Amino acid sequence: MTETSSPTDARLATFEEKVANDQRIEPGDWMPDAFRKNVLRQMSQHAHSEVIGMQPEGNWITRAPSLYRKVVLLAKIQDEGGHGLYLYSAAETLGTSREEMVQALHEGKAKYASIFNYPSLTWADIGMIGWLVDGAAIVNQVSLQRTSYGPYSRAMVRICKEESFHQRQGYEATMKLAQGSAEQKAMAQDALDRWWWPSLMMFGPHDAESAHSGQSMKWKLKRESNDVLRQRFVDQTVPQAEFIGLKIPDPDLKWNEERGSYDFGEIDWDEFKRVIAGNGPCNRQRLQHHINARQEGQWVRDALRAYQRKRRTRDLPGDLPGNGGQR
Ligand code: BYC
Repeated sequence: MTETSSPTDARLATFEEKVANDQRIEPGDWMPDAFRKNVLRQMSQHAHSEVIGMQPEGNWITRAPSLYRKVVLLAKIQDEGGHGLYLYSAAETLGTSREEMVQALHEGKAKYASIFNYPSLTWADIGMIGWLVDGAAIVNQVSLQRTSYGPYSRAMVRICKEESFHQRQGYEATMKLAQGSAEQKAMAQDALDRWWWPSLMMFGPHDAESAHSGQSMKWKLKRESNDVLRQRFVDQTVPQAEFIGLKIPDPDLKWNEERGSYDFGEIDWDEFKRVIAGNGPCNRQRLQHHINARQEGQWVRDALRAYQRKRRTRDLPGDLPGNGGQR
């Protein structure tokens, strides 16, 4: 340390060295405030996406076409709720409570993925959410397994295992429709037409327009850019669509021999901006549903807190129900 350097310089140097050496930053480590804020922003947005993302699929639980499809859908939606919980817990290690994160969501200060503001109109949309939405999410999340914030990276490892199963079940459900009657195939094509472009928007703005990417890449919070991940998703999904005889709704889509990748058309960024500003087809409905569910569950949180208070003041036997009376 030089004579003029402060303790903060030394801690910053340690932080930067860890990032440079691909070591994870852990909750007890010193980190710049801007890093903490940025990780929290991304993780809380990610957690909210998992939970709000349960709504379009939840819309079809009672109308799933068979008991088998219903069981699979129920299990998948529960997984998404679980992903939200891992991510809220991981984000809480940054010093902000889940309560505060949810409050920010309800006040419109925190975002969630734009895709969940589109309606699920037919059963084919459920296949599309698994195939395309989980498919896009997993491309992004595989990359995030190597993010520099330890709890986020570890949450991603577990989430990716479940997401790959989700993607396959969505593709399989879509394949069944595509190989069914002409009406079923048309329903699958209609769903693909509606979900394709919003799925590409999930990766965020172009790199040149992305407000956070530059800094997030330097901190290795993001390991690959929005455009690189979007391209990977297109390259892996187009052959899957061809295999089941569905057509990607993009007249500009074509194989580029030189790049070894698909060229594709421009996203409607005005639509993207409208949706993330709160004016998509279902934004108000999604948020209101979450606010209502939170209010309806308030009595459970109150009861748990009352029980905990009681335990502190009177030495009640056992722990919370379901914990086998263990302390
Ligand atoms: N939607 O500087 P940028 C799932 C915002 S759920 C909304 O590039 P960043 C599933 C961005 O927040 C898993 N907002 O940002 C669940 C920023 O605004 P703020 C979903 C978006 O963070 C149920 C501004 O635009 N996956 O799998 O560097 C059923 C500028 O963007 C979006 C995740 O949540 C968007 N699509 O990069 C089925 C992934 N894109 O915050 C499936 C985690 C951008 O300054 N998140 N914005 O107000 C990420 O990886 C990154 O945050 C993003 C954006 C790549 C999305």
